[in-house]
Amino acid sequence: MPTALRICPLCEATCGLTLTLDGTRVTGARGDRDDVFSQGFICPKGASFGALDADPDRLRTPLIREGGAFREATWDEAFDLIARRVPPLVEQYGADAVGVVLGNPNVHTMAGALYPPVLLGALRTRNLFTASTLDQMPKHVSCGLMFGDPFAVPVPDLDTTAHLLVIGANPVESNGSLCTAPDFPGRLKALRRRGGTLTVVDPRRTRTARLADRHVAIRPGTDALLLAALVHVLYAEDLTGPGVLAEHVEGFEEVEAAVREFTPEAVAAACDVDAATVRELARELAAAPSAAVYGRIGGSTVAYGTLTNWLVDVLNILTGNLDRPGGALFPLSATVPAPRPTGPGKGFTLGRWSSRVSGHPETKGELPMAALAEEIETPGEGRVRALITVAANPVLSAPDGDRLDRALGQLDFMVSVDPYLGETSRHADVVLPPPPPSQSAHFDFAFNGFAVRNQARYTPAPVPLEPGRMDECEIHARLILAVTGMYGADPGAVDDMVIERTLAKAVTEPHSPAHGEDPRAYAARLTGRTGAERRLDLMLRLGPYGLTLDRLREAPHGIDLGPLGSRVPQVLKTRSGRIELLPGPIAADLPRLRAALGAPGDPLVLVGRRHLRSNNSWMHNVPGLTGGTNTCTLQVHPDDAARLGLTDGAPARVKAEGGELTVPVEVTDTVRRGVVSLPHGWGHDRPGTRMTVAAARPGVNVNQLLDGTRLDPLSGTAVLNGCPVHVSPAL
Ligand SMILES: Nc1nc2c(c(=O)[nH]1)N[C@H]1C(S)=C(S)[C@@H](COP(=O)(O)OP(=O)(O)OC[C@H]3O[C@@H](n4cnc5c(=O)[nH]c(N)nc54)[C@H](O)[C@@H]3O)O[C@H]1N2
Ligand SMILES: Nc1nc2c(c(=O)[nH]1)N[C@H]1C(S)=C(S)[C@@H](COP(=O)(O)OP(=O)(O)OC[C@H]3O[C@@H](n4cnc5c(=O)[nH]c(N)nc54)[C@H](O)[C@@H]3O)O[C@H]1N2
Ligand code: SF4
Ligand SMILES: [Mo]
Repeated sequence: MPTALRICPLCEATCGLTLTLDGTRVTGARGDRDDVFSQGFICPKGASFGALDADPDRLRTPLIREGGAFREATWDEAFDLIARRVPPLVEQYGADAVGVVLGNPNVHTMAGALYPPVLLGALRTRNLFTASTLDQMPKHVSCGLMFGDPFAVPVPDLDTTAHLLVIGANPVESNGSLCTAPDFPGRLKALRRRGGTLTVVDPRRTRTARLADRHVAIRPGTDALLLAALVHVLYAEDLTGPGVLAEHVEGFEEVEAAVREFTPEAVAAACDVDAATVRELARELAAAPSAAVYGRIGGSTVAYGTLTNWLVDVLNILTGNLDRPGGALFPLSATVPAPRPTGPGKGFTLGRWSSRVSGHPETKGELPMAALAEEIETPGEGRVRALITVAANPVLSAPDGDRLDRALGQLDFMVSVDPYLGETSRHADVVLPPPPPSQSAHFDFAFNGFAVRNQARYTPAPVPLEPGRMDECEIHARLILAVTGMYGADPGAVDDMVIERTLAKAVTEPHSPAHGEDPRAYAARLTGRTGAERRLDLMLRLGPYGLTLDRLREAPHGIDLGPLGSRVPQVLKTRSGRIELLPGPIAADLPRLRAALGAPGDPLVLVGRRHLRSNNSWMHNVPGLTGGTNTCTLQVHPDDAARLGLTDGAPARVKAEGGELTVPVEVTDTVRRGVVSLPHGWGHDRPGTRMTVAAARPGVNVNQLLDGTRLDPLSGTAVLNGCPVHVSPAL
């Protein structure tokens, strides 16, 4: 059987897969043992690549809504309609009338990395909403403020660290996030084998917690208190040791003063972690030969998300572990521009504008996804009248899906780039379906920047485009032309324009490999059969390793670029040119955390969870990945079940600020007392979708319990964990 390589796009681990092919059909997938990064690892999702790829519910042609129903359309018809409808709306109501929603799979496609910035640059709308404000925006904000660059995100040096403190992440099931590491479970086991220690802070005894030396079952939403107390202990017991980093950091004394009240005794009740344990955690962290603190969703989509993410790196810095091997290091991917000289930068600014209805400050050019519905519903200037969603399903992934569902129905026009007719795309006037992943090339622009080892891999499309299909890069390029009034131009013009602009700048920059070159001659040297490939080639050439597309193609299993190294101070772009340990906006948010010290916790709160064989809202349509433990149940501790009169398997009614739902109970002591857990991405029972397998086992939409008013104020990120709920038996 012929085989072909394809980087797996189904999670952040970016494993290299070997696909077996029968003609153009993918009949199997195994880990590519020669992959320089993943070395043969594969998980059940990757193994289902063929089934997911061949899902009969995937759309094969564009759809156009006519008289309330969809009809299949040609690509020309679809883009014609977009070109007729969108530019007049912009003309009449201004740029902000077109909203853009970018969802998670954009970070798993080449198209999603290369074209949305061009689309946004051309539209000039301020109404941009992305999955980041349901996810990692607090990390971008804390890193932006501390290091001056929201993309300067340190990742734990998994393979050499002696001590890993995990806050609200479950990489054994998620396979890791903002820490790209194929075979995360294996790497955690290796840490234990080499004598290192693993501590997991999570209200659930997850599969990751079960691998740990110590599991701290914290009360949800209180990690910022716990971490502030760890910082307090480091200062109080004279355990800080920033080492060589010290000369690049300002604000040590300010942080000491800022955490003075957060003693272990003061946080113990709120966190439900005794003071002695808090002290031990701090001492272990300080004493470890090397250590890394790493936090994800459970420390991000919470009320103090930015403070938690800030404290994670404060701990890494105070213990001397930031930017040193074995600690937390800044990756250097092959497609970022070659490093500029060290020195002060422009810094990172929040709130350059605000959302129209609720006045939420922008973060990184985005408005909170939780504010999308009101921006569509509320009349007035700047109202979102047309929406372009790309790889996004906010009806299920954002708070209060019912409200958003109604709001989407009020739009004048909507376009969705999506392979499925799902809960969100069913509202579109035009659906543009990308081909399945076997027909797309892949280079991981996003996750190489968060990888535990620097490397570069490129996999061309394993099978040719099916007749009638359009590559997702071309879909994006044509969409850009259609919405900006340049309809009819060759889609390659979009890539040529980007190449031209990039080179015009690069040739003037002394640190750029293209400095002083003739831009036209340079552009003429680029290889690649498509605009996307030529852009990849350009980025590689302008990058820190001087790679080219040809060199990548000669190394189908990838090029290893070595372990992560130290990058401070070059990586810093703050105005001071130093690490700012206590940035102003963080200091201004601390009184809110102090107020939490004395506040009584809610008696019952909700947290989420992820299942290994699932992925957010769109992977419930493959029979082989459904069932077993991958079900939408409400996990309840036995003591809470007894207290509330709940029975395993029987339905419970869950009520919260945003609404209520009925869901089967799963009694398990893997959740702590006072906490219930529901996974997200379910609720496939809305009419008009075309996802047959998912609709047969719809589950409930956990986000219907939220009304979208709870946000982490610094980042605009929705609070999805630690929300108060009431649970009772459903009669
Ligand atoms: N309660 C709760 N809610 C959550 C979370 C949680 O933990 N708890 N997690 C949040 C997080 S971290 C995230 S990232 C978001 C994710 O939420 P979204 O950003 O909405 O992403 P998905 O749910 O993955 O849906 C992605 C859409 O992209 C489509 N798609 C799949 N592959 C492709 C492709 O190759 N190209 C294109 N164009 N489209 C594609 C799918 O059909 C689907 O419609 O959910 C968030 N919501
Ligand atoms: N199988 C699978 N893999 C995935 C995904 C998926 O849906 N399924 N989604 C992908 C995406 S988009 C992302 S962003 C990543 C997320 O990657 P992770 O963050 O590793 O995944 P989660 O399972 O959401 O882990 C969050 C953990 O935080 C815990 N938690 C909840 N609230 C709190 C709290 O207040 N404090 C603490 N300390 N812990 C808390 C939860 O119990 C949960 O175990 O996973 C990615 N990979
Ligand atoms: S761990 Fe992630 S990248 Fe690797 S095979 Fe599984 S889904 Fe794909
Ligand atoms: Mo995510």
